[in-house]
Amino acid sequence: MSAVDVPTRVPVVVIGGGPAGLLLARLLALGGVDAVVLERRSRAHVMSRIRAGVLERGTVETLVEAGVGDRMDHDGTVHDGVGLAFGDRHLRIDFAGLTGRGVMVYGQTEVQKDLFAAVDAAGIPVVDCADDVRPHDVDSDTPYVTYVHEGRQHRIDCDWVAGCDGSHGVSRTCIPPTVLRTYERLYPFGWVGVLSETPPVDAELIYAHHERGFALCSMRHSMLSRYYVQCSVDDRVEEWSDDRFWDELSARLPGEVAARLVTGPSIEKSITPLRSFVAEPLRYGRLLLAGDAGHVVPPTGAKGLNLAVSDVRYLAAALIDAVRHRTTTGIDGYSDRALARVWKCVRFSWWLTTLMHRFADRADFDLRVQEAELDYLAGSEAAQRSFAENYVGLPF
Ligand code: FAS
Ligand code: PHB
Repeated sequence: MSAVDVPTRVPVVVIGGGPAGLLLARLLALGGVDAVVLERRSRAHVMSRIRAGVLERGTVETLVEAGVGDRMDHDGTVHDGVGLAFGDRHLRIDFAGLTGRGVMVYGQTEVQKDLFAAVDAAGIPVVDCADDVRPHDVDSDTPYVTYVHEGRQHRIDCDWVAGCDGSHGVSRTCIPPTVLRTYERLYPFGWVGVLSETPPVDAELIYAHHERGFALCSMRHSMLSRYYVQCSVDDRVEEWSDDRFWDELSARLPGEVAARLVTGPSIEKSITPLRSFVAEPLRYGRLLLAGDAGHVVPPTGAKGLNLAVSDVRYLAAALIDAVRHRTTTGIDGYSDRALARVWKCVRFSWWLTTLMHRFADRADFDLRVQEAELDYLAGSEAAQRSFAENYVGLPF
């Protein structure tokens, strides 16, 4: 979108064209509220990122309501369970039997593609390669946002600014340190992720606990697998050849699973650091944060993308009320409402990360406690139901 097509005034400026920003702009448009999306990167860069793979029911329902569910319904796969591997055991958590629900396996990259197609078709202005995006006067009733595009400075006046610019964005920096409270837990490890054009090792995901470290077997479709192994937080991706990756993955899986593993050249390989982070409040004046701009979870619980969607679902309704019906009840309650769900998902992601990963700096006591908790999970329907409720998704 060339900047000349961008209005100089809209009710809502959305900073960030990831899933949170695009979904918000789409839902606002469906609610009769105009917005402009300012994205720092190019489309190609945004589409090149390989991220989440598991969608909760609330996310699926929201994407369908946003009119971007057709490809997901056709190409996505519903999973009614997940495997937990530990020792030589392979425990299946039966989501459908325990909760009556499953999860949708459909890559974030595809969600992003569907959202771009919808906002473009609807004529929603998305400025790609928007440099130096800056919100101004967000603590007044007349906020505005400036940015540089193709070397020219631009300004958009608005009523509200939605900070959907991820964990390293500019929006959160607009909240004064005297107001902003942050909570963080850094984990002493990361994940090496590989995408390979090979058949998945199992029909469902497998989370593996092993004394060598955590591993995860996931997928995108029947000939595109996504695997992860826990690595040192200091590792560089160049240190992980394909051979090293496959050897380490195999070593961390139960023998009968490793025997089925089909390896092949990686078509994407990257290292993701793991951390838990929450910023409070998610609102400052006319600025509202949604998605990774407000919180980050370790990908262990597959919650990051899903939390972005639940934030956006609440925020879109609140902004439509504020712009169309001049009532700010939703806006006033947004931060508390979103954070209540965020913290439950932060807890689950922290719990599963702590349960499944090897902490090198901890004594074998912790390893025994992890093994005991997995053994308890294997024998307790109540524990499995609690796991399942959290994994398939708490209510939006
Ligand atoms: P995003 O970070 O996706 O999007 C923010 C957008 O804002 C980006 O496009 C960025 O370019 C743009 N932006 C940043 N600063 C800007 C500025 N100043 N001006 C304009 N635009 C700006 N979640 C899972 O559930 N499972 C996973 O396996 C998983 N893996 C991940 C791996 C990585 C490397 C990362 C970083 C995250 C991963 N996540 C995963 C979490 C991820 O899926 C996020 O939760 C999800 O992308 C959140 O979406 P957004 O909030 O839109 O943030
Ligand atoms: C993925 O498929 O990328 C994926 C799945 C589940 C997770 C994390 C990542 O917990």
